[in-house]
Amino acid sequence: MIKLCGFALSNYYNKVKFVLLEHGIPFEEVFVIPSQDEAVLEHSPLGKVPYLQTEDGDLCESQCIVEYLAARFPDKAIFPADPWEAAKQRELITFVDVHLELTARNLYKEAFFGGTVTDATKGRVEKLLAHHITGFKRIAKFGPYLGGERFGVADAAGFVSLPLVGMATQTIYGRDLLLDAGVDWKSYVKAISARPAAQRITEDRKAYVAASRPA
Ligand SMILES: N[C@@H](CCC(=O)N[C@@H](CS)C(=O)NCC(=O)O)C(=O)O
Repeated sequence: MIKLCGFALSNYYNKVKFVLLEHGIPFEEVFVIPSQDEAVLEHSPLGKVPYLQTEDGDLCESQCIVEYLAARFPDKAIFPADPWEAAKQRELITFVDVHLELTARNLYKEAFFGGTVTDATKGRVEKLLAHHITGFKRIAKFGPYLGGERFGVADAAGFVSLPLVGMATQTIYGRDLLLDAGVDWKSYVKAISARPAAQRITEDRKAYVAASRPA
């Protein structure tokens, strides 16, 4: 059986878990924390999660994993059959994962982990995010799903990552750059939360956070 390695607080782990749950693909969860220890590096070359363990070997990078699942389980229709619609889902995923989340990730050290980020980084990220959010708004439909009226694989990415962008920018700049730009990620997340897969992701994340709190 496919093993999904990572932990319930990781947005990229949850993106893959969402896809697996949404499509009823059997999998086992293996608890792994990102690390530069050889024990993790031998499976995931940058020590990041998620990674997948399959009968063929290990695979990292959430989008590569999603693409692998789509190719391995064609009957699950993870991407739309129409090549254009499928490409538009991939475009949205790239915007969420790369242009929004990866940019906002530069702020997480201070926003979420008690560290500090330089003013230069804050300034650079603010400009870049404003630019990327403006671009994202041109293609994301929120109808209520990112691609329009139908739920799509891009929503697995949107559900797990848009809140992080909103919360990190709120903490660092005192204003949520997504909400400020008119991207109502809170209503979006609420709409996606109707799905059992989303509910499971949220429950598992909350359980992980509760269990990690010092007694
Ligand atoms: N591009 C990677 C990003 C994965 C990633 O950044 N995972 C975080 C946890 S959410 C991690 O492992 N961070 C540890 C590190 O960067 O060393 C993917 O899509 O899987």
